[in-house]
Amino acid sequence: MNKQALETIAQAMVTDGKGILAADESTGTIKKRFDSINVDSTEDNRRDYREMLFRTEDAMREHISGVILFDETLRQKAADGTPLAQVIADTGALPGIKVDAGAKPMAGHDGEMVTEGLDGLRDRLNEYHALGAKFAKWRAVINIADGLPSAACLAANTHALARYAALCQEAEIVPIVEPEVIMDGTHTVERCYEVTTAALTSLYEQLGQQGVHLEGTILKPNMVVSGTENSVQAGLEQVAEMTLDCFHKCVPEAVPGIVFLSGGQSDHDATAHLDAMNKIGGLPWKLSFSYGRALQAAPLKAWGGKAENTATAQAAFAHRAKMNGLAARGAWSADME
Ligand code: 5MM
Repeated sequence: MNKQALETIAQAMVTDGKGILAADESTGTIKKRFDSINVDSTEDNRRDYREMLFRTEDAMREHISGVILFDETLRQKAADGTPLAQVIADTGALPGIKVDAGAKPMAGHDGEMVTEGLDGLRDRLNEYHALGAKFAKWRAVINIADGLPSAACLAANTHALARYAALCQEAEIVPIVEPEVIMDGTHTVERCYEVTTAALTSLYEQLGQQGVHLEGTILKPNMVVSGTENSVQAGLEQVAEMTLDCFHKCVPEAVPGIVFLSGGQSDHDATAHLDAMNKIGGLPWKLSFSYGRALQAAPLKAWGGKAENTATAQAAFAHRAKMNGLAARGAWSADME
């Protein structure tokens, strides 16, 4: 393992005022996104849409440190023949790759999922490294419901995350570890805190057992929020304080950065929560974003599958990237929206 190389990449991923664009929607997920704007999910449309984002020059240069890609995108070329990974690298951002094979129903555990993809991962990582990937992502899905998550679900998912992370580091690829506690449900914010604490505690135990070099990793967690169907929703300050309290207890200081997922939060909430945490400050890790929907919902809608909307869609993406870049410094305010 080349620890120095891993640390250099991890630090670059959390450069001040920058965060990550999660553009790694799998084929099923991108189809859902395109369905919402009545656009066919063809290979060319996926390429055009993503190329449009990656060619939003100022936003990419100033606010995006890396882009998570799906396998198809890492192999795709822009309309002018330039590999999309090169288009990203030319802006100074790092290309990354989603390497999990998706969350599948967990045998014997109704309502729970376990993420697959370890078989053959070593070979795939070596290929991705040769294709220019500097970091990778693996997402575990943890549902909250009556009696869930089970200890078995947490153990299986965090064990897989740790084995994935060890394989990444062997291939000189920085692993983003993403144990996502899902927002859907009627649960309270306190229950989300408990489950997030249990997931992160288990994750760092497993990463330790597998000998993962924490300085060469990035954590991609959920924030501690109320279940979407609970009539009582925690406010901005409570979310910020409970999330930070949980991380101070669970996330070792050796971890260089925490980049949040947006998880279905509104664009405004995802930005406001990140900003509020950075305003509290006094943190041992960088705190930034790795948003999918909270960066892409606005440009996707503005684009609508029409080339003539490119400039408007790029402006929408640039705006969200700028707002989240400010939030990553604790320098955002609602009137900037
Ligand atoms: C962009 O979506 C990612 C891929 O999802 P699927 O494997 O389900 O297609 C997803 O992992 C994403 O990176 C995270 O959930 C963060 O995205 P959000 O939209 O929650 O910020």
